[in-house]
Amino acid sequence: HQLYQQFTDRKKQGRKSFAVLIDPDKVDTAKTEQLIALGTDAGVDYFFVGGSLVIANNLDTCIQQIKTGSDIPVILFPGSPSQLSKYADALLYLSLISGRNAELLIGQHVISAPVVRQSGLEIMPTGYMVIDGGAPTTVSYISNASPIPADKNEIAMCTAMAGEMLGMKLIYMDAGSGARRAITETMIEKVAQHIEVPLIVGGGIVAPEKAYNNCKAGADVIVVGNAIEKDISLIKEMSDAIHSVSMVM
Ligand code: 1GP
Repeated sequence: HQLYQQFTDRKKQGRKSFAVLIDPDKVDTAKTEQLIALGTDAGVDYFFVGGSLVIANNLDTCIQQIKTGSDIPVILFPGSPSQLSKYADALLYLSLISGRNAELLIGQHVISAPVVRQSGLEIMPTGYMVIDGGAPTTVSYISNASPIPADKNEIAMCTAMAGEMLGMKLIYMDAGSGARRAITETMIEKVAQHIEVPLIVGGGIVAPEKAYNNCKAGADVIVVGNAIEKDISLIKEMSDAIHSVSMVM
């Protein structure tokens, strides 16, 4: 449980982490190379790799490339059980606790359990909460489940608490990739105050200042994908903003 230990240690120390999301469908070798170089320079803590749809089958090669070119841990963020790669370091084992689609709560886990176990990956049980991002995102459409309304802070709080009490080791609040509106700091704060496990926040974060404010509100890991795809130079600013926050618990 090396990586999970790192998550909890950092949380105890009040240190914030920056994860860059790489969608293997949206990068080629050259782009990945660039992400590795800039990511290493900027002090990126993790690469999350995955997407709601995997169209091209280049997950393994993408991850192998990252592993060859850097020491930054690669954590799978799978949109479906087929997105497994033994080359990654760990797997966010997601259960969509914000939805009421039994398949994404437990059904697909049952089907893929032997393969997941066999992968040898570090498994991180994650309560995955999709929050309404102002317009349907790929994840909200594909999941066939309603996201939590953006202003229902209590629902988010109770969902996260339930996830933690069910034994989930991480809570991931996601407005969905490319969300029009990122999750509010009020909601992040409400959730963070009521759980002890590390809190991952992503979806629609485009400004370093928003990443900073999310950390102040209690997020432990900030995930950015889209904004960096559009402007790769944002990596450094995002990283600096996130790492400038230090909170003693
Ligand atoms: C999506 O949380 C991630 O699942 C990141 O979202 O691509 O909008 O940064 P963005």
